[in-house]
Formats: sequence, structure tokens, C-alpha cells
Amino acid sequence: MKTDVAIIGGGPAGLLLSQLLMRAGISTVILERQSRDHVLSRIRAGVLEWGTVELLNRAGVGDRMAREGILHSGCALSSDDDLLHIDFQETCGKRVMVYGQTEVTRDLYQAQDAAGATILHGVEEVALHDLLSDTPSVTFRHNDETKRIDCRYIAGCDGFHGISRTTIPVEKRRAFEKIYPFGWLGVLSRTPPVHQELIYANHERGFALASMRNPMLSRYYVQVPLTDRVEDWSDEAFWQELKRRLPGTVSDSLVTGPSIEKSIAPLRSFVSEPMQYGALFLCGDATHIVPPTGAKGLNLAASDVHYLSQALIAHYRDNRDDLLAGYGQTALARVWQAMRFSWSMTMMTHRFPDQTGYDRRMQQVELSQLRHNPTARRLFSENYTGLPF
Ligand code: RFL
Ligand code: PHB
Repeated sequence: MKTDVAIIGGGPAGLLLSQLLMRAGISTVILERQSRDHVLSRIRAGVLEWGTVELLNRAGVGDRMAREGILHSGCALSSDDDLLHIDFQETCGKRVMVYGQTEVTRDLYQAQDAAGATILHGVEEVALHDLLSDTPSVTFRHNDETKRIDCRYIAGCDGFHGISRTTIPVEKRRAFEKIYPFGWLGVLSRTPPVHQELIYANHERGFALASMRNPMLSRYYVQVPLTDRVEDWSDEAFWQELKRRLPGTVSDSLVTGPSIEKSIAPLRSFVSEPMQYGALFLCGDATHIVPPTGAKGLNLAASDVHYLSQALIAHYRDNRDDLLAGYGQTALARVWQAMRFSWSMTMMTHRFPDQTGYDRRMQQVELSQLRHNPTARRLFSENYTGLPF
């Protein structure tokens, strides 16, 4: 097989990159380890920054999002029973779109199918070769056969557990990591959302998040110790814990129901540098992970894809390689900004096992600053709704 750009991973980053490149006449092949049903069964991100919304529109996949997505012009932060509303529209003039990653991925698959994309599912033993040459290649097993793709560039969009990042020689990369001493237990239920906006709740029993997918589909999370297993949590225990952590004025109207998905995700901040090695360019979770608190993971994948697609289009259309050469630096500058925001929001809203009275006062003063200082609110809103790219 021959193609311009071989894309490893058919999650949102890989699919969006392929969609943008194909629209510019650049050929791609996507290799995905899992089945399509498996990719679409993963319940992940829920909040799209405005820049991501515009990028999806430019990729020609914005129609259903415009009809079914929910525009949010603010969010709420709570500390025990104290609720603070932050108005993004008023403080920075921007909004976000609540539209699930599952739906974004479904829309991308549909557009890619319509465009005649080559997406191979169930591939195994993917290996990258000759990355420092102009003629790299990818080998893999598919339907019990060993196959090979000759290409000019490789995009590593294969998530945190993929093989792309670790193909870069260990002495050429550096990892920066912070592991948080807890995870998020998430539940999806066919119930109306408890509040019209997302609520990030800091409670003495631990963090909770009230989110949503649509007017009859809610997504909730509670902070749990890393030792907890999903089987330890009955639906009833989950609802009881969530109710205790949300402010009383809100939790009184919580509607509960059977969970249709329940999972635990650990929280980590991770960046691997560089994001480019020869012909290999990394995007999304393959090279950085943020804790979900700031809703940045999918949005960072989207901004990486934006920079990389622009750089590849400049190469193929205008014979210009400066954007490709600068890709790693440009993308990393934005990655680190989102890292800082996700870390600071995590530190402000969670209860840490070794937290002292001093640490708690720091959280309270941060919330108080958001309440009383318009500059602090504006900085929060600019980061939450997304820095420009
Ligand atoms: P993905 O989605 O992990 O896709 C990578 C794909 O690569 C495939 N793969 C391979 N394919 C071929 N060969 C191999 N060797 C392969 N190894 C792996 C995998 O099967 C997979 O299909 O990465 P991508 O595309 O970079 O997308 C990143 C996002 O998925 C992620 O950042 C977000 O989900 C993070 N996230 C959130 N982000 C937001 O922007 N807003 C949110 O509100 C938000 N909430 C969340 C989240 C992540 C969560 N979890 C479970 C980690 C909430 C949660 C609970
Ligand atoms: C979600 O709806 O899954 C969600 C929303 C906001 C976050 C994280 C997850 O910060």
C-alpha cells in the first residue's frame, strides 16, 4: 500500500486529521487496533472549546453538532454548599459546546466513509520504520496477513498506550509526569441533568462533577481512591455519594436512575517531548495526558491536529516546510498552557489524602478570588473556553 500520510490510531485525533487532509487532496490510511464498535463505546469527553467547534465545522462535520449540541455560556464551581457561577460570555465573550466525544467520533466516521477513506480496524503488531529517512514505512498484521504501507509522513494518533511515542529512541525523548492520588468514577444515566450548567464541586468528602450529554442523558463523576473498583460501587451507593457532594440547593432536585455506563479513570498529567521525530508527528493523548478537570484532553488533540494539518497542507500545496519544522514547538506551547490550567483546576477542586488545613485555605482563597476578582474570572474563562490556535 502507498499513501502520503499513514495515521496510527482511529480515535478522534486520527479521524479528524485524516478528514482535514483528505479535504485538501492529501491521501491517508488509518490503522486502528480496535473495532469501530469498541471505539464508539468509549464514553469520554463532553465539552468542546469554541476553537474545536470551528475546526469540526471546517472539517465538514459540524451539522449534527449544531443541531444536537448544547451551548453553555458558563459553569459553576461549588465548595460544600457554596455555589459560584462563572459567566464565560460576560467575562471573555466565548462559549463552549456540550457534545460528547462519542458523537464527534461517530460524525467523523460517517464523513470519512462518505469520502472513501481507508480505515483498517483490528490491526496488530504495528511497527514504524526508517523514521529519519524520506521513505518511512509502517508494517502491521491485518486479517492474518503481514502488510506494509510506504508513505512520506506518519502521524502517531494512537493514544497513551499506543506504540508511536515509544518508537522514538528513549534517549531522544523526555517525559514530564504528575500522578494524582485518586481517580474519577463516572456514571452515564438516562436522567435529566441536575443543573443547566456543569458543576465542579469541592466537598469535604471529595470532588464531584455534574455534567450532561443531552436533556435526557446525564454524566456524573465522583472522586474515588485509586484502590476502589467499579464492582465496589452499586448505582445506589454512587447516587448517595454524589448527592452528598453537590450543594444542597442543587442535590434536592437530583433525578437518579440505572447507570448505563460506569467506569473509573485515574488522573494524570503527562507530557512527552519532542512531538516530532523525523517523519513521525505525534498528536493528542499519544504525547500528552491532562486530568479531565479542565475538559482539555480532546480539545488539545484537536489543536494538535489543526497545527499538523496546516503544516502538511503547506508542504503539499505550497512546497513550504517551515510549519512542519515548527510543529512540535508550536503545539507544545499550547499543550503546556492547558497542562497548567488542568493542574490548577484539579488542585483547586479535589480533596487530597494528605491535605493540610493550609492547603484547604489555599483552595478557599482561590475560589474567593474567582468570586470577587473579575480579572481572575476572566483568566479562568479564557482558559476554560480555550486559548486561541
Ligand atoms: P484516543 O481517543 O485514545 O484514540 C487513540 C486510538 O488509537 C488506537 N490505538 C492503536 N491503533 C493502532 N495501533 C496501536 N498500536 C494502537 N494503540 C492504540 C486506540 O484504540 C484508539 O482508538 O486518543 P486521541 O484520538 O488522541 O483523543 C484523545 C481523547 O480521547 C482524550 O484526550 C479525551 O477523551 C480526554 N477527556 C476529555 N477531554 C476533553 O477535551 N473534554 C472532556 O470533557 C474530557 N473528559 C476525558 C474526559 C477522558 C476521560 N477518560 C476516560 C480518560 C473524561 C474521561 C473520563
Ligand atoms: C464530561 O461530561 O464527561 C466531562 C465534562 C467536563 C469535564 C470532564 C468530563 O471537565
